Amino acid sequence: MISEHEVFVGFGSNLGDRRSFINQALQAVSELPTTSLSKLSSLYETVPVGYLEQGGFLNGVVRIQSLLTATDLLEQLLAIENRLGRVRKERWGPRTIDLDILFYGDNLIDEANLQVPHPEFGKRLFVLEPLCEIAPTWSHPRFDGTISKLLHQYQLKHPEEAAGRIVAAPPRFALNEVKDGIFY
Ligand code: A4P
Ligand code: MG
Repeated sequence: MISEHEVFVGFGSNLGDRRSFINQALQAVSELPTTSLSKLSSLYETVPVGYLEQGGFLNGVVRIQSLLTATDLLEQLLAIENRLGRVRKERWGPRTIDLDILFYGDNLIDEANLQVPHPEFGKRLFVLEPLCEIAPTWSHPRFDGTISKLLHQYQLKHPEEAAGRIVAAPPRFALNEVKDGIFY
């Protein structure tokens, strides 16, 4: 039997009309074959991490259900990024939209062009916060404890780091795609 995968995708934008890029990206993800959005976080205004000389980000996390393989999903997400005008210059540099596969069910993937869980996942407050909003009790064999615990540990370790500020409720448009009818 082919089974659906529960996948978490992190998204971020810090160029142009950020909210519009995020809406367009989520709409495109919801239209992928055999894929639907099942839960969306709020949008968080966050300060840039890594490469600091760039504008602030809007970040969030979406949970999707999909029959696509991880490799096919990555290919589709990269195509969406390209369609929305993403130009890659410096690593961690400004982008119209970034779509990262954070988790693909319980899987551990370590291929040249795809590592899941996303390698930077536990070091990114801009990912942990929205993820905790939609999946506080989620856990993955790679990590010790739930997302809520990981976020708490991160905050204890980095008390100086400003929390993201929620600037918008989850976009509602694509949620008519939800299959189980639970959310929003
Ligand atoms: N790749 C490998 N694994 C994955 C995965 N799990 N999901 C490969 C998606 N892609 C994955 O990615 C380069 C290549 O990574 C892809 O072609 C794919 O084959 P990229 O999107 O061009 O590079 P990137 O986004 O600059 O790098 P990366 O490692 O995804 O960086 P992050 O962690 O996404 O950091 N500050 C704030 N506040 N908010 C942000 O969203 N984002 C970044 C980028 C830096 N600072 C930020 C934010
Ligand atoms: Mg990326």
